[in-house]
Amino acid sequence: MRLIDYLNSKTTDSNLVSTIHSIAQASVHITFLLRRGALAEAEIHGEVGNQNVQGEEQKKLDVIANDMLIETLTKESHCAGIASEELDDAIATHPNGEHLVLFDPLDGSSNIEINMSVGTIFSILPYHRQGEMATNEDFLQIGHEQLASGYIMYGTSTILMLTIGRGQGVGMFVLNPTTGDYLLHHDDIRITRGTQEYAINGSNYRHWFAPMQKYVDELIAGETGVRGKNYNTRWVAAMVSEVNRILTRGGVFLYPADKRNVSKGGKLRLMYEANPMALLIEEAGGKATDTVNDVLDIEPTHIHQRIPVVLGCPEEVERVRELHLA
Ligand code: FBP
Repeated sequence: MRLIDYLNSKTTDSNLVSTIHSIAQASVHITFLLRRGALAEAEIHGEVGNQNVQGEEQKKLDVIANDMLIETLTKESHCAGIASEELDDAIATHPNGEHLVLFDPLDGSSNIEINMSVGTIFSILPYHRQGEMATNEDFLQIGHEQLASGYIMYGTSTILMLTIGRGQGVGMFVLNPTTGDYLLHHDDIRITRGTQEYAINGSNYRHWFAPMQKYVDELIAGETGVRGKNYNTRWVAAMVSEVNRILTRGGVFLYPADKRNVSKGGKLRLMYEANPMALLIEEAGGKATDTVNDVLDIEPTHIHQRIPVVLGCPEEVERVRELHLA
């Protein structure tokens, strides 16, 4: 089943179908560019020499992917505004559009030069001020308001993981590079309640606060400790890949705030990393928290707001919350 047919079977909102299809189309162009990879090294690898609003060095591919998404969505009449990790402020597009689109154009971009998987993460929110030009403030809606979210993972194959929320579940699509069509691989993805696999950047251990150190100590103690079972660890340094592993075989992903980044609220961004992933995870039966609150309940204060993120199998997320509330 093609993506467009799947969407039409799940919703009568043809405007939402059109906006999702535009994002998918942009990702096909990004795929073909990434596939050229080292062959086009001079053109697409390396840094631009600028810093984005986060103070991070912009990779050439961050900017190229960002421009491709903006170019495609600017032609999409249902899109009223665009916000991105690579843009200081939101761009107003079609004042009569119904949707606001947020994205991280190339998540895990530190993996590009080592040919590891990267991804595009997106979130679609409703626009309520038809006739007016959209502003940053229009995007400040809680995660539960998302009309749809997902990611495209540019790995051994290009896959799209998507939910339109409201209990409609999560579908996984694989790109047919010959036709440029996304085809349904499987629908109604569910993740396990428990797991023995966790993902955290362990090199930050000494910077973590005590509850997080205690949680990871318990996992490392394995069957000799209170958890009574052994755990394995994985870290790809690309949130898209970690979440894809969790949606495929379970697990828990953690990027806590620590003594270095707590003044900024954490590392990962609420609006175009945590919220879209939390909607996917919750639609698949998992949980997502900032260690205390549900991510999807957090009232945003800024489009580039950062929060601590813990998501995945409910048992692990609830143990982290328990230790942080103790
Ligand atoms: P960006 O690449 O979009 O800035 O995302 C942040 C990110 O790369 C996540 O995808 C990943 O989980 C994390 O940072 C990796 O952090 P670290 O460099 O500490 O391993």
